[in-house]
Amino acid sequence: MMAAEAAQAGGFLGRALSSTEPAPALEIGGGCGAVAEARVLVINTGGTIGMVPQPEGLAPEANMLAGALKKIPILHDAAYAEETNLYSRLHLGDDTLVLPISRQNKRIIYTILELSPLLDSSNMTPAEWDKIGSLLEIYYEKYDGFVILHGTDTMAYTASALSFMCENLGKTIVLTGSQVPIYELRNDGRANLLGSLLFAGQFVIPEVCLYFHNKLYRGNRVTKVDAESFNAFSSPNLPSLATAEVDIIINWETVWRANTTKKFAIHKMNFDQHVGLLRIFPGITAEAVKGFLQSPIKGIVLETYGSGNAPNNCPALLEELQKATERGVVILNCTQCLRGSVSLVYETGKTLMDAGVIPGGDMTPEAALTKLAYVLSKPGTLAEKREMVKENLRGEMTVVPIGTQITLKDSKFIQEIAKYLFISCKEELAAVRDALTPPLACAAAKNGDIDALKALQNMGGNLSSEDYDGRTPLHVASCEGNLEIVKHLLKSGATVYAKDRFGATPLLNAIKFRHHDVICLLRTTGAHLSSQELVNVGTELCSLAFNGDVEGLLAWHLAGVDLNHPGYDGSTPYAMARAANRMKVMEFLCQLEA
Ligand code: ASN
Repeated sequence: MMAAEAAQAGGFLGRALSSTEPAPALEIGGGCGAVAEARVLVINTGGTIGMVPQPEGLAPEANMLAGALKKIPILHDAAYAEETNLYSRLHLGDDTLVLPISRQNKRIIYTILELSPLLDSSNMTPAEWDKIGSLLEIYYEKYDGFVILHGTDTMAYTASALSFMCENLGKTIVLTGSQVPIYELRNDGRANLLGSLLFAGQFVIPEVCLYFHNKLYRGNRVTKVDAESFNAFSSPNLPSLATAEVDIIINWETVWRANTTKKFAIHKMNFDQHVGLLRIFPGITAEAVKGFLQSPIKGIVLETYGSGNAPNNCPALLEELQKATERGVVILNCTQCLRGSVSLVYETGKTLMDAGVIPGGDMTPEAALTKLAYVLSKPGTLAEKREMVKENLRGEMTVVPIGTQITLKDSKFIQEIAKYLFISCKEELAAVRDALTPPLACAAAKNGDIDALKALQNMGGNLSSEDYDGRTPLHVASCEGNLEIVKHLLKSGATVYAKDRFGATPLLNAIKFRHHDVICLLRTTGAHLSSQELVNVGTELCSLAFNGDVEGLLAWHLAGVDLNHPGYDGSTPYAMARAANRMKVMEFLCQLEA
């Protein structure tokens, strides 16, 4: 089944999964004892990480990675797989491995899907971005997170493109690779793969990220800066999202969230290839610019000097730019500098804006190019597209807030507490805020107090943070059935995939309390039950049917669960309803079948 589905993504599948293998994460009975198991899909596209020496130089080798990783104890715990009957329990094939237990007490089970042919990333094109996007779409609900193995040369382009293509993303996607093949004695591939798996399997960081050399970056903020160092990437205008050193530290305030109640979708770009990068250089001629801007070009990223400057003493050149913008070519101004932003400090920068060139802020050229292609492939008028290019779509640029910013110093509540505790420095205040946000936000969600939630947000409190039981305000609001609060939390970036210490998601909470409208909203936002939550679903359904609980059954149905699941003894909910003479339940179940 998986092979067939992946084939829809464009015949890009290697040997990864056999056609008889079921979609594992939807299997009932996935959990094992007290250890939470997470499922990660690794999409191997190629790159140095899996290369071997060939007569002409390093090249990717197919059908080798999973077998080799199985021999590396930090990347595969064979004893656990055997003791827990992992392969037969979850119906897994040869390309699935399991990590040793993590410090967070999690087992990450990862399946490697190998693409065919594997590519040096220099050979990748937008067609491959669309194929990766298709696979993410097909397997999105079946895995907790995703790792994409990729060559480093064009990884920043793919990460940027995927960040735009993944609309309303709610799960962690991590691109990684290495500078030295994983098969060599000294290599960076093992650590990069391990770190990426730990992030994708254990944390909901709903972004397209790039993990390299102990750092997790926002994918559309990075650029490759070193061809020889293990520290190959830099995110010049945004600090890393997380670091994995002695401890894993996540900078939650920096994490970008979709802030939406819409479901995840991949926007297939059928990538608009009529975009390009034009780097200004001293002496560039108007003719060269004119040639570059000829039809069918629809959009270009103009790489300018410093803070967005180009010569303003060459009217012919400016005229070509102006004529192009008037013809409808979208021109985005980005700096050639590694760090910094396009601004209107200089007259030479202002002249470009007057010619219709759009300032691109502090976007990397990789992000700017893929953003242009994305926006140009969306429906809409030219004016709408020009506006969309200026918007911060996925955290790819820094937006300077208009008006006064609320700071911790403005927060009376935190200040009062700070006074009480005799603390004053910014770091200590932030620590107090972070410690207090989870219980306060959960209490506000319980009481339906939207103003309190807004106040916590204004203080910089993260409304997705978990309390000591791993419960988030969205869990609480879903139990309470307060639709307004649920909506507000989702629009503030709360994740529907948060699991509390018992493995329950907000969706399961809403089902338990039969809040049908909340269930529907969570489902619209992409919520689904995990394999752990489905372990005893058949027995639960039978019990509801036996007790004549139509409302309870409806809740499970709205959550997307098939009401024919048999209970522990093999009898179906319908049979149980008949045995207890529950006519309403029988009618309800028959209606669903009709
Ligand atoms: N040429 C390789 C690639 O991009 C470089 C690497 O992965 N380190 O596929």
